[in-house]
Amino acid sequence: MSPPPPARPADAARFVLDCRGRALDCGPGRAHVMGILNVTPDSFSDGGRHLDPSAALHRAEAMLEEGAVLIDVGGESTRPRGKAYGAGAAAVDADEEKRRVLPVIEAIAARLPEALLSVHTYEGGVAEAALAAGAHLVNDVTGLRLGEGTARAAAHYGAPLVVMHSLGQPGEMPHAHAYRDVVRDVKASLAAAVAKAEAAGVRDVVVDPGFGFGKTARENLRLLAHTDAFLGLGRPVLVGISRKSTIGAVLGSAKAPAHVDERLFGTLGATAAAVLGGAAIVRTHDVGATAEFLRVLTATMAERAETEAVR
Ligand code: HH2
Repeated sequence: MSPPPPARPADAARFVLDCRGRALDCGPGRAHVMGILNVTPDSFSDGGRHLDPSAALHRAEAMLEEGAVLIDVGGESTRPRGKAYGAGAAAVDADEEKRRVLPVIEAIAARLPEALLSVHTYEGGVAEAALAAGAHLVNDVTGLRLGEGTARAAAHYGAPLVVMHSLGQPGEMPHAHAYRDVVRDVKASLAAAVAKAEAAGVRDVVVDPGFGFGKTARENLRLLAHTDAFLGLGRPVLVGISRKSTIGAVLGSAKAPAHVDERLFGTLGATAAAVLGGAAIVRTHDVGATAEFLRVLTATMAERAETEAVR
């Protein structure tokens, strides 16, 4: 039997994102697919494939057909330096990031107006230019730790902002961090990020515990097992677990993880855990499989919610 659906949030309106005039309902039982579109030469899973805007447009079109509602366009990889990923991603300056993402955002906004476009950046100037080019929301993997430019840009354009938990500099594996209680510590850090975003004028904030990003497999599993704790922040929860090393470690071992191409079913298991815990947006490389998986999962959750309602 599936666990009971997460409780209805106290402030339901906060769970309907206003994506610059387009509503995205992230309330109980909803689960939307965010397809990953890395316009980078060095992302760990799809690097180099979509640098050309027409290839990126093609990929975006395919992801929408497969069931993505959001497309997350990023011009800088967060791939950390380390055993699993080699030298790590090269740092990219804001001008290069703009050169990569703006033509892609412009092309998708013009040709695929049904897409909700997210720009994956922690640079205020990139966020601002991407929103001017037609993006609908901003995904900041530093959770405003390196500055509040993305929040100011999102506030100016009336766009939602995703604040993800991470430590250290993007692209660098943070030094092992001793969490006192990983769920409590990440939640406290996200609460601070939400407060910063709202102080900068952002109306809709989405929180993300940031799977990976220097956390151990055990820490990631602990976060996943307690996704409902993040729902307690009263904001929609986004998760990005797709093909990550924790999946590889569980399917294989920490020393011999399952290959990145062999992590789909494991990723879907983690996705189920997150969505049953209340996550409403799932960032993934495998859009078709995830969308079908979520259709069945959310249909089951709806059935359960209906029975609970009449009891
Ligand atoms: N994970 C990655 C990048 N961006 N954004 C959010 N909000 N949540 C995540 O978990 C997240 C993220 C890392 O994955 P990927 O995009 O595949 O790799 P790369 O950083 O190399 O582009």
